[in-house]
Amino acid sequence: MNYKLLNFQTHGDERGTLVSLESNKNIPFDIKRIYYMYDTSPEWVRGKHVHRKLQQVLIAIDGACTIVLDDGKARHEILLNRPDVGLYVPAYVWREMRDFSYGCKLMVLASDVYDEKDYIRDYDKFLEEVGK
Ligand code: T46
Repeated sequence: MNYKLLNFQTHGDERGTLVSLESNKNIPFDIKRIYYMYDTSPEWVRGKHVHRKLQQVLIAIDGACTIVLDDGKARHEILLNRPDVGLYVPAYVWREMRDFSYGCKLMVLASDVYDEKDYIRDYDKFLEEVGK
């Protein structure tokens, strides 16, 4: 499965740490949208869908959560718990976000604007499309 963990360069000194994210440099696409989620909690699962075109990088900028990725052949669980690590998720990979720690802030950089038509929210339909 061609997801990637991206280790971002940090700029740290006694004042703290800074991470810079740039399109087509340490983020492998043009960033067209940024969104984030907070006030999550461990009992909720988010995601449960696939994107037909969208590429994204997910960063737990505070706290931790587990990302489950499934390309129809294999399933991987990735723990995100560092603000200097991003998870690149390509198109046609089913994703679920779960086990949010209280206070987790998950930021997502996306390669395109929001478009509900890009989503497949039914797992069997996803398998049908990737099988084509
Ligand atoms: C994804 C995972 C990682 C908008 O109006 N604009 C937006 O840009 C987004 C992302 C969502 N919304 C609305 C649509 C829904 O009414 O916000 C509501 C919650 O969205 P959703 O249930 O799709 O959220 P998640 O956390 O299940 O999934 C999100 C992204 O939608 C999705 O692209 O890959 O995070």
